[in-house]
Amino acid sequence: MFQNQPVSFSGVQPSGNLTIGNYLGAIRNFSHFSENYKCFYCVVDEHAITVRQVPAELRRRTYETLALYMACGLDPEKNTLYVQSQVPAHAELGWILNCFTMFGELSRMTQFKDKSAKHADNINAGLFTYPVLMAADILLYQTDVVPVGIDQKQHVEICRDIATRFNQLYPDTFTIPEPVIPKSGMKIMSLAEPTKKMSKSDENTNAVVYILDDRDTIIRKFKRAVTDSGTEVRYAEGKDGINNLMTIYASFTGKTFEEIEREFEGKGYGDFKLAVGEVCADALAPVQDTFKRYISDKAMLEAQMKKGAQEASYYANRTLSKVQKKLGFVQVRG
Ligand code: AQP
Repeated sequence: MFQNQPVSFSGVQPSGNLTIGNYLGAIRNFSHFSENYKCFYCVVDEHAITVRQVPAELRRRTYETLALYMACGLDPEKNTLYVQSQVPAHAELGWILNCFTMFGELSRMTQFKDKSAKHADNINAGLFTYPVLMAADILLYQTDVVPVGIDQKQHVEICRDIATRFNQLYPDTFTIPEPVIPKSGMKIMSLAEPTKKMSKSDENTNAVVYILDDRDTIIRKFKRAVTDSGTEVRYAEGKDGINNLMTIYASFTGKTFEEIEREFEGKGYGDFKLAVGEVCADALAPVQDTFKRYISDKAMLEAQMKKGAQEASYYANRTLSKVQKKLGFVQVRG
């Protein structure tokens, strides 16, 4: 579709303030594709409403997520940055793909099981069919790679299954995408319960480091991070708290676990926690400075949204139209 240029697609839900999990597991890696891929990065607000949202907060976070994409180095001239609900083809293809997705396969999705346990009073159909809309997001752009954290791997796999099934019935419709998961930072865990993923919607704000937390808050949160009763900074089975801190330190510094173990030999957890807080705060400081500039310019962000939605719609509508034709929908021109 893009003169032999491969395509990268991914998205983040504006369902809370973005965390270092979203940053290390996903957004930081988006820019690796900017030079050699045609890139589409989306603020997936339609996914966010599978859980109840306060409208004013959803609106604010939608602007913030776009500004953060840009502050994390995604140049809107090299990447198509846009908001999902502003490109209606996502919802349209989502409906079509619902008819090519099996109830049984959706029932096996671990995110559905986790989120329905967390939101037992609102197990809506959208929460169940979330992976189908995500498949539509990806397939609309004939995507080759989807940079995501490991928690989203299962959703990319079901997307591949849906696309393969569709292609068997209607050959050469969709490109089959591959998930691209970072080696380091693929799953950042909660600072309070290190067996649980760090999530932006966690009610315990001390368990989560947000990209926009100030330096003192970041350092305080790491100082309070739950660790075991040992003292040695060593990566080992069952030491979930220290393993998580080592993963975060490794992701920000590029060091291996062996290098970290050597660096902190003879020092205790206290020194290490402080060091993790400092590298995290140092890495996020330039992102936060740039973010402040972008978020104060609403007109610029709206112009970017408009431009992104126009670009994305052009490509999305081409795939949608191809699908509709293959299915036998009547298309009248003009
Ligand atoms: N803790 C994490 N470690 C590594 N990667 C993560 N991602 C999320 N949390 C971590 C990656 O961030 C991208 C965007 O995620 P999302 O907004 O689509 O939804 P999510 O995976 O459900 O993220 P959250 O923060 O847990 O949101 P809520 O609390 O609303 O459910 C994805 O690529 C994801 O892998």
